[in-house]
Amino acid sequence: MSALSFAAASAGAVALGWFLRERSFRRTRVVAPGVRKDVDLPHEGEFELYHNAFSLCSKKVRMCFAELGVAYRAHHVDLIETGRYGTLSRAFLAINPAAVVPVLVHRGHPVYESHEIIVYAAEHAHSRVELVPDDPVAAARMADWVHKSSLLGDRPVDDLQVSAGNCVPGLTLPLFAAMIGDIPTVRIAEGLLFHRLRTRPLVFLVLKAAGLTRLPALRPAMALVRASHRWMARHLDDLETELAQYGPWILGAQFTLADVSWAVILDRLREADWEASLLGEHRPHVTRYWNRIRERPSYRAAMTKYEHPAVRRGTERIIAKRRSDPAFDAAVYGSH
Ligand SMILES: N[C@@H](CCC(=O)N[C@@H](CS)C(=O)NCC(=O)O)C(=O)O
Repeated sequence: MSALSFAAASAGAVALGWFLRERSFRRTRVVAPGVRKDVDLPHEGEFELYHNAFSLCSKKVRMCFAELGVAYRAHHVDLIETGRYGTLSRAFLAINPAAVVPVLVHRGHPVYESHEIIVYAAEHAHSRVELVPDDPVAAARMADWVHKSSLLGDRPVDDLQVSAGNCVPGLTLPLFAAMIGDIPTVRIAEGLLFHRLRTRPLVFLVLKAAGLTRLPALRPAMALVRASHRWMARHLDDLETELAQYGPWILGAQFTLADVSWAVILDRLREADWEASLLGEHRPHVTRYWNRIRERPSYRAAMTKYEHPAVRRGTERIIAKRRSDPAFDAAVYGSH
């Protein structure tokens, strides 16, 4: 064996040893939604939230707490879009082996899945604000609207018709493409080694290679954007009808968890520059509703205050690209 091949074999053995050791510390698995009373995690505050500035589901929980007026200890966890896979760190996997945010920790017990967390928070936070109607029929209607806006399952894009939340990843593709260019490939590759859902880092690698410019050439990505747009439009039509009948909020006079859940979807349409195409004159009730949401102090506390520079840069790049490249604009944002 030559010295060179010996060195290569040794380096390979060290890398494999490192990977196997790391993997044993970074085991991921699915977790059941809701509270886990059997799990006790170290904590200092009654409520601790593991969240990310950009994450749709984290925004939902932050807005819920802001509406309730209840304080929590915040732990920011990076996603690859905001810099690195903080969700794959050993420390975070001890909080959530599923490697996703948000997680609420209440008196040491984790609560998983944002739509479960907001219901749990509304019930357990000591607040005089009622985000769930007393009337069981209204509460059931609220639950339907929360469901219709939740990010459901590990592959939400498979069920676009079920929820507007599931249409969000597809409509965020341009923003992902605009943001991921700043992230070193090696950091994305960490996801390929340890992520429970390897398709996600793979998609980011492809988007990084393509950039915004070549996004229109990625046929499966464009098909997803189109399908997500089509279904989002339908979900927004349903919201338009509901708001026209009730309003000013989804259930009428009371601002509820349904509004918390929809607020973050509309905020993502803003971030990914879909407002002109999906809101406006053709959905006047949703547009006015969105304006009312933005005037709430909870919107500022949960969204504006946490605006991440990487997201702002991404949105600005999309806007600039659409202006400077009509073919890109027509292919990605044109009539679907
Ligand atoms: N259904 C879950 C979705 C959790 C989820 O997918 N969170 C995203 C951010 S919104 C995440 O942590 N992604 C990190 C990754 O997949 O690497 C919920 O509603 O909490």
